[in-house]
Amino acid sequence: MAEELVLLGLWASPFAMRVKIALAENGIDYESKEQDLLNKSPLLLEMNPIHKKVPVLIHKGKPICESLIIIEYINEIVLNALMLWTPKSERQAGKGLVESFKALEGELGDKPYSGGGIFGFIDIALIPFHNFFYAFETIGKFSMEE
Ligand SMILES: N[C@@H](CCC(=O)N[C@@H](CS)C(=O)NCC(=O)O)C(=O)O
Repeated sequence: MAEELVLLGLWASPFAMRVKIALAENGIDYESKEQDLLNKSPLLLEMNPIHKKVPVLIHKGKPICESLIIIEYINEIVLNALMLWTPKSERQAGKGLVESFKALEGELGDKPYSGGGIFGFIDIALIPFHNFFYAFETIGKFSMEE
């Protein structure tokens, strides 16, 4: 995964630190490329040509800018889902995906919605991903229900 994920950051940047925390919390390997903001690298200028700021997360060559958006991207089940299709990390990814769903289920408990009785933000964010369950089960060879 490390070769697929590169973080353009800076040790002193609290915005880059947000991303480093999210990556660490999710156990995701990445290559860190520290930037000199007084002498911006061609890579930073190419990946964030408008704002020219760190952090930038580069996933398979494509940049994601803005720390909070990067964190959303990292936290999306999609990252686990993408990893599921990567043969090298297949076993690890399947485990990560199942762990994510276990954590979500643990939070939900017996409540009908994530906010208790109120349908809200997290429910809207997650429900459309149920469309992927069949593919997860078929490719990952496990049962979502289990
Ligand atoms: N809203 C951005 C802020 C990023 C930001 O301000 N980064 C600073 C470093 S802490 C930067 O790259 N500054 C370079 C510049 O302004 O030229 C985010 O959340 O990612």
